[in-house]
Amino acid sequence: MSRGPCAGVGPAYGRSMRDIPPPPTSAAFWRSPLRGLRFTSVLGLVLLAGITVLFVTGLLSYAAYNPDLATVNDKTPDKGILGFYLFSWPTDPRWLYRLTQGVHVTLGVTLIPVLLAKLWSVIPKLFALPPVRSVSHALERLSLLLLVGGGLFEFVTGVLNVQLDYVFPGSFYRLHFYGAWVFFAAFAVHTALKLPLALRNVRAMRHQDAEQSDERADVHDELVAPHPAEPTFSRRGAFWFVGGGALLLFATTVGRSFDGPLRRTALLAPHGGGDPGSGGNAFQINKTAAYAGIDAAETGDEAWRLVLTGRTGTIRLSRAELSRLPLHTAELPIACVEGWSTSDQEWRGVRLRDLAALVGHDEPVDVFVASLQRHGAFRHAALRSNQVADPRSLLALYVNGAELSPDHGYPARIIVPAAPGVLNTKWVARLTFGKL
Ligand SMILES: Nc1nc2c(c(=O)[nH]1)N[C@H]1C(S)=C(S)[C@@H](COP(=O)(O)O)O[C@H]1N2
Ligand SMILES: [Mo]
Repeated sequence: MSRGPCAGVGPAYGRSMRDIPPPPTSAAFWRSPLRGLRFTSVLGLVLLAGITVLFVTGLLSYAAYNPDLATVNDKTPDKGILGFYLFSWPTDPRWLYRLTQGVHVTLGVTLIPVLLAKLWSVIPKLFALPPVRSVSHALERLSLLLLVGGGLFEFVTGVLNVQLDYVFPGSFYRLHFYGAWVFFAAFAVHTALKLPLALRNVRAMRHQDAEQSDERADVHDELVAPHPAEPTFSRRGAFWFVGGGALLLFATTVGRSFDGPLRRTALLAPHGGGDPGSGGNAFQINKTAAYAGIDAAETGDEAWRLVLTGRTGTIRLSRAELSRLPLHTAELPIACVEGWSTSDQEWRGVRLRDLAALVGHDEPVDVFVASLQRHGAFRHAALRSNQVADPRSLLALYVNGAELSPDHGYPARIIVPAAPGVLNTKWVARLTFGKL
């Protein structure tokens, strides 16, 4: 009997070679009995539907900024053909952005458990050896890198933005925009390659459930563990677990789109800077006057003048003069890119198109809006002529029967139907009408 260097070690410790845990590169390392093409296929189909909606509502959110108004709105000047579909964002229905962006953010948060479960379900493939088997395998892995990396990147930047209030100063917009295109390109390739398989698996699963036959009859399934551990819960239980997590996130997020007690259920929502208090101004505040560095001295009746510029020159109006112009009322919500929104508030002020007419523009015209704020990305904005022309687009002086509060933009703010909140500039100082 020959004795090799290791001979006897196993038996001496009462273990055989088979007890040494396999490395993650071996299929045997992955032992969850839940993994399998069918589990992955169901999650994949949910993500296919969900991520498609995220992509479409994301593109709409981009369009809603009117980024082709290069003056100030365009945060992606290198967008090139990626801006191919841009159109003038409509003003109807007035809750349009409230809906599209509410869906974008709430659905994105809700899908997090599904995304994580899907990644978990295919993780053995990440470690599989050899890393590259052929040219087509190399391309497939590269597309998966873009898919997984892009997906995680979009979800992480999105969540950081809605929860932590722009941790990447000024660049979130760009990162999330270009990231979306990379992610979605990889997602489209992946869908084209895997959709037929996923559909086949789900159909087979339904068939099998109907026949009450053995759940683990999967054959030719590279995701199934070759040496599965004892199940601790069923595949159905796992779906309930993932679905329950998604439901919990949904329930703690969706309230951000509503006022009153429902907003308080939105644990996962930005809570705004200021206390809205009571009365007409008692609704969500994004940036407070203090945060924006607005000094009460510059908003007082003595100091503040609205500077209007157009074809016929420049005029200055005090707040008293403004409030003697024809005032109009519009019921409009505020809908922020962060996904929160308010229900309709009753705004009262001067129509933007009337102000345009005062400086010589009777035809529809764009406007550049500047606020008293000296720093910050949202201190100015541009609006399209269709937005200026809408009779509900106001330079508001009052809200819900009260003077605007300092935090909601006193002495005057913009409010435009269906536009993202960021275009509703507060503490307005100058309006410059003309082609932008
Ligand atoms: N000057 C100025 N206007 C601004 C902002 C700002 O930071 N500065 N924030 C914008 C954003 S992002 C939103 S969502 C709305 C919020 O309005 P509210 O605080 O009155 O609810 O104001 C917009 N107007
Ligand atoms: Mo916003």
